Order: sequence, then structure tokens, then C-alpha cells
Amino acid sequence: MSLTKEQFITEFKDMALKLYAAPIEDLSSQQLYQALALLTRSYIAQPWANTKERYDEEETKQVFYFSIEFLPGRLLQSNLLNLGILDEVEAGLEELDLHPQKIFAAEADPGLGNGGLGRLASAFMDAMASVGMAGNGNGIRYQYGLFKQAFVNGYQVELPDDWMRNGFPWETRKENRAVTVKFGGWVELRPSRSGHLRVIYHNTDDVLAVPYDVAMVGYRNGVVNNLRLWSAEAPINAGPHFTLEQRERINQITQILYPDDSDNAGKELRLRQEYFFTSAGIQSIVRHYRRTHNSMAGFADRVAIHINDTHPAMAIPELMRVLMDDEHVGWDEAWRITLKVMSYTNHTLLSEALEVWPIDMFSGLLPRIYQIVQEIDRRFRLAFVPQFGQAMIDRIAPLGNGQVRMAYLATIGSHAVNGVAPLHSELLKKDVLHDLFQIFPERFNNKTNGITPRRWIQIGDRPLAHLLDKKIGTAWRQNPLALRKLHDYIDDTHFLADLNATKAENKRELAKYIDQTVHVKVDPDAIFDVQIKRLHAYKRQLLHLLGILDAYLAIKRGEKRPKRLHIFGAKAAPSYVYAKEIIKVMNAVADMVDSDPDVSPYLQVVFLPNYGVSMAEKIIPAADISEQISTAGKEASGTSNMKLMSAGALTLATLDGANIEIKNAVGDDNIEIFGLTEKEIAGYYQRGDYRSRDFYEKDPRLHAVLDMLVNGKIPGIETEGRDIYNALLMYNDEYFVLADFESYLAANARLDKLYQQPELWAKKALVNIAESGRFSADFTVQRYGREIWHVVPQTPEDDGTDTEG
Ligand code: CRA
Repeated sequence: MSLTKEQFITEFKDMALKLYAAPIEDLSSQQLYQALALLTRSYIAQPWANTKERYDEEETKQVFYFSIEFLPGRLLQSNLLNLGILDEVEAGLEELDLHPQKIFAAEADPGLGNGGLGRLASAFMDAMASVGMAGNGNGIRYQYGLFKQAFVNGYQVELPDDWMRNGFPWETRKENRAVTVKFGGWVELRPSRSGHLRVIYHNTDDVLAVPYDVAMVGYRNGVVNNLRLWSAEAPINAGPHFTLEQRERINQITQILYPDDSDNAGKELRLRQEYFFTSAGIQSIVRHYRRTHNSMAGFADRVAIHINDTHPAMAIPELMRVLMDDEHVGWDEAWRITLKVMSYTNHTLLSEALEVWPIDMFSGLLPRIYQIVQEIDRRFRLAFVPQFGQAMIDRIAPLGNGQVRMAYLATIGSHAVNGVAPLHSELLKKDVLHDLFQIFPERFNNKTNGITPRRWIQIGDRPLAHLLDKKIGTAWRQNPLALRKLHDYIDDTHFLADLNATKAENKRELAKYIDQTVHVKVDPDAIFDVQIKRLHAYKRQLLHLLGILDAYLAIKRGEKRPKRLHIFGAKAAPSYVYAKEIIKVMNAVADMVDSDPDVSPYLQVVFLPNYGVSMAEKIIPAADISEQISTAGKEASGTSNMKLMSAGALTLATLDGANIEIKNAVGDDNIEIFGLTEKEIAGYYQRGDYRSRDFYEKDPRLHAVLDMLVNGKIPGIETEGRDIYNALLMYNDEYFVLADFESYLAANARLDKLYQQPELWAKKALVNIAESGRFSADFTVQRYGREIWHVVPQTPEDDGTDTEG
């Protein structure tokens, strides 16, 4: 859209006055934010309505991305960017003597997701709109997000994340689009006079699902897609006998986000949440389709539904239910439609994350859905036992061991199943879904994750964005593959110096932010070594910590090295005791290092509380080193690895997840690889001969570091240090931390040395930025569009470069 600065100033003042009956000088940052958000919304309204109308008129095939989490980050700045009016608005605000960044910072991060999976879903929403794909989101409007993390005496404390306290100006309540979701009770199947099966529900708990729509604005293309978030409410005519307790139970469904990342919650409330948003989504899609079609025959040509991990896998039996019970389609035809419509992404190989539900709980809460799952199970067995044998089919049928096994159900009911990086997709076929791969090999494929450079460079890293514009023009803003033009400047000494200067500026900015938020002074000339992701044993923040302890001891012995600042951001799930112990030890080590004048000139550690999308926007541009050090074969993909690469950070990595593709993209010289490979680790498992204690006994540096956990040198960590020590030595170090310790240190030493050659460092940073474009989610969603959803992707054209190459 077009908007002049003057126009903006007039409209903004007007909006502020209408809202607050006060001149802008009297308004708080929060009020200014509200006024600006509402004004921006008014600019979005027309293209939003137009897009919807066009899809309906042209009968565009629509994608519905079902996800129990979305993590959009702040929306004001990105909406202004995508509308193409960010510069004008900022200029206008400045003319009014206001500070745009201060106003943007008044927005709360929507608390609708945990980590990578939710962030990916939001990147896809942004990307689908930006490439002009008709892609809608379907999820839950959680009232409280993941907890707000604070540290008290170094321990993680969880405070409520009341992110909607000041309202959520981007949402539109669509009470006229509400649907009813049924739980519990029992079902009666009765043949009706017309010959159809009549399904009669008795004694159900009905919940009203009310949608709140959020606009997903495409990048400068006039497209605005829809993210639909469902809220649970009591039925409108609930009647006089409806108790407060019943109301309370309903409200609970969309009250809180489960704080589990890569873990299976396994609670009835979670199952309720899953069916709630899945059923509401399916019902509303079918209802909309039926408004203009008098049968369901062509449904699969107009609708693709994507199951983002197994949480929405009930979309499969739910669509079967609606097709059969409401639309009177027979089983075979309903199954044909369902298979064609559904596709599924798996996001993890960790066995603790594979969702299963006890049959008792499942059938009690969802009796009709359970009947349908039973029939899917029965037909699956009938079809494949003859060819593949009872034993194999018993292992992978939807029902088994008294459980409903969601990953198997999702695979059986989808025409496509993908992992999120090549290694992960291979391991799915080799291990987790091996048997199902034997039956349905054609369904399996890989779709490597992606990120949105609009948020991470255009918004998050303005100094770099401007430098890029100056050097290679602005084409990269539309098509990030244009970043490859940077290669032409690999020997341009001035440019390399500029690149380093940009990084230095970002580091000074982050230093200021750290000072303001946690009142710690950091040296902006240090190497900024960053690990930002959820806290999990497999991600091995602990390996990073042991590396820090080794540096501490070396410096104590008199070794000189370039100063390193280790920056951590990570939330631990509240019930994940081990992860919380690691946080405590990290904070204790940070204090120990800080208060030791021998060490503090060379080493500093800060653990920033409450890591999230907005904090990532501050940290990533300032990173020199990106720690991606998971046990090989455990991290499905990772996405912070891609973001940090695009900011020119050098990746310190194991050969895991998408790190492997980053290595292929930048070449061996521009990434620091260490550690056991997935194959080597699989070898240890097979032979059963990993003995962590051997490493402890052989390596004096490791010995000294581990002893620090228990010898009282680190103040205040008696039990935590002992527990970690035991996990590593008595319980044989499940994640091979000790096995990778030595090569991790060697890789770090190489990085220290490299940092002494700023120009060489800058060259490597340049290659990383130049090759990061391939990880744009714009390309990822186009691959989904072409190969899974069968929708026509539009702009910008993917040049066919595969991230796997
Ligand atoms: N925890 C994986 O572990 C991956 C994201 C997005 C995860 C990450 O490696 O980058 O998904 N898995 O694909 C997950 O949530 C339920 O599984 C994650 O975010």
C-alpha cells in the first residue's frame, strides 16, 4: 500500500484522539502502541477482505495448517514492513518526537507457543502469505502462554505469562462463526429411514468454539491470509442447571499452553485441547465448503489440511466423522477424501515425545472418534497382515498396548509424511516409522525447515540490512537467494571491515540491552558465543558449560585467550528437574567467573531470563558464534542455527539436524564441525559399549572439570552439581557429552585462533550470510505447496536450489 508521512501523521493523531480522548503527548508507550496497532489494522482490513473474496471467487485451493502452537513474535513492526509502510510510519513518528522502537517494544509477545515447532508454524504463515499461497492457520487462543521465566538465587522461577493483559489488538472475534465441539457421553448408531446411519449423541459435554482471526500479512503483495485461533466458551443456551464448575472446566480448555517442548504431556486436558481445536477447524472448513458446494465430492481438490506434529492428528478421524455422520459419505469414499486431504510432519525422534493416549481416556472422552479409530485399525490390519505379518502390523497399528498411537495414526491417514531435515527424514524411515515406511514408501519425504529473513534481517538486524542494500542492492529483500551476490565481495577489504563494524555495532546494542535488563556490564569487544534454545539434555547446554569450566581452569593456570562472552537463553519445562539443575549451575558458574578478577578479563557468562522471539531479535544480530551442539541424531532440524547463520555467526556444530545442510551450503571451511556422527553413536548403542567413565579417567582436563561439580569450588550447587555428575558418570551419560568433550574443546580453540584474524573471520561470516537465503521459509512452503499440498506457488520464484545439495 502507499501512505505518505503526512497522511500517516494526520491519521495517527486522529486515531489516538478517538481512542484516548487525549493528545499524543499525554499517552504512554502502551497507549501509543494500541493506537498504532489499531491504525495498522485498519490498513489491513481491505486487503484482508479482498484476499478472502478472491479465494472464494476463484475457488483457490486452500491450505489449512493445523498446529497446537504458533509463535508469531511481535506483529506491529512486521505488519508495517509487510504492508510496505514501515519507513513512512517511522519517519512520521519521529517527526512527532516519538521513538518508534519504544512503541514497538510495548507490544507483548503472543504466548501461543513453546519453541521451534510453534515458531516454524508462524514462519510458514508469514511465508505462505508472502508467496501468495492461500494458507490459513488453525490453532488455539491460549489465554496464558508459556510461563515468564525469572531467576531467584540462580533458580528458575515460573511466573504467569499474562500476555493478553492489555488485549490483543490483532485479533477479530468471529462469534458468528462459532461451532460446537462435543466431549464424552455415548453414541447410538441408528439406521434412519433414508438408509443413512444416524449417529445420536447422548449426555455429551458441549463446548462452544469461538474463533478469533488474526491477519497474516504478505510481504508487499496485497495478500492477507488468516490465522484462526479457537477459544472455548460455555454454550449460549447452557440452561439453568449449568454450574459454575462446568463453566470453569470449559474455560480451562484454552486457558494455558502446555510448557512441553519435545515431550509428551499425556494429560486429559491436553487431549481435550487437541480435539477441541482440531474438531472446530474441521467443522468450520467443511461448513465453509458446503456453502458453495452441494456435495463433498470435490472437497479434496479445494482443501489441503496439514497436521503439524501429531497434536492435531485427530483431524483424520474427525474428518471421517464429519464426512460420514454429517455428510453421509460412505467409508471408502470418505477414506479416499481424507487421505488426499491430509499430510503430516513429524518433528522429533525422541521416544518421550511420541504421543500416545491410554485407550480408556481416549474412548471415554471421544467415544465416536474412538469408534472410527477402531475401524481404521481394523481395516489396516485386514489390508496388511496378509502381506506383512501379524507381528509387524501389531507394532504399528493405530491401536496397541492399550494405547492410541498418534504418529502411526497420522502416517496411516495421510498421503504424505515428512521430516524436517534430511538426516531426520532418513532416521524416520530407518527407526521410528520404519515399518510404516515398508508399507507406504511413496508417502515419505523431506522438507527442511525454514526461517523468515524478513523478521531476522530486515527487522532484527537493521545495520546489516542497510549494509546489504548499499552493497548488493535491495533485491535480497524480495528474494533472499540474491544474498549470493555477496560472494563477489569476498576479497573486498573495505566491505569485510564494514561487515565487522556492523557486527560490532550490534554487539554494543546488545551490551546496552543486557545492562538495562539484567544490570550486567559486558565487554562488547569479547567474542559473543551464543546458545539460545529450549533447555534440554539432548541439546547439551551442559557440554557448553563444561567447556566454560575448562576455560576457567585454563585461565586460572595463567593461559591467555581472547575474551569470550557466553550468552544463554533457555526455558526449562517446569517439571524437568534435570534441566532446571543445569540452569542453576550455569548461573552459579556465571557468578563465580564474574567475581574472580583473575578470570573475568577473559571470560564472562550471562544467562538471560525469559528468552523468546523478541529477545532473539536482539541476540542473533550480535552473535559471533552459534552453538548447535546437540547429540548427533537427536535434533530433528533446529532453526536457530539458520537464523544465526544469516546474521553471519559461525556455527559450532555437530553433524545433526539442519547443521548438515548448513555445512553443505557454506563448505567445510566456513563452519566448525566436531563430535561423534549419528552413525558412530548408533554403533555405540548397537554394541552397548559406551562407557562414559573411560573418558573421565583418560582425559585429565575432563577429570578436572567434572570434579568441579562436586568439590565445592562452585558455590551453592551441592545437590545440583552432584546430580549432574552422577548423570554423567554413574548413569553413563545418555547424551554422549563426555565422548564429545575433547573435540568440542579443539573446535573452540580453532575459533579462538581464527578470531585473531578479523578479516578471515569476516570472510567466513560473509559466506554464511550469502548462503543463508536458501533457508528462507518462502522456499520451504513452496516445496510443501508443489510436492504435498498441490497448490500453485507464486512469487518469488524458487530457483530450484535444493537445501540438500
Ligand atoms: N523441539 C525439534 O526438536 C525442530 C522443530 C521444528 C522440534 C526441532 O529440531 O527444529 O521441532 N520438535 O521442526 C518438536 O517440537 C514435538 O517436536 C522442536 O521444536
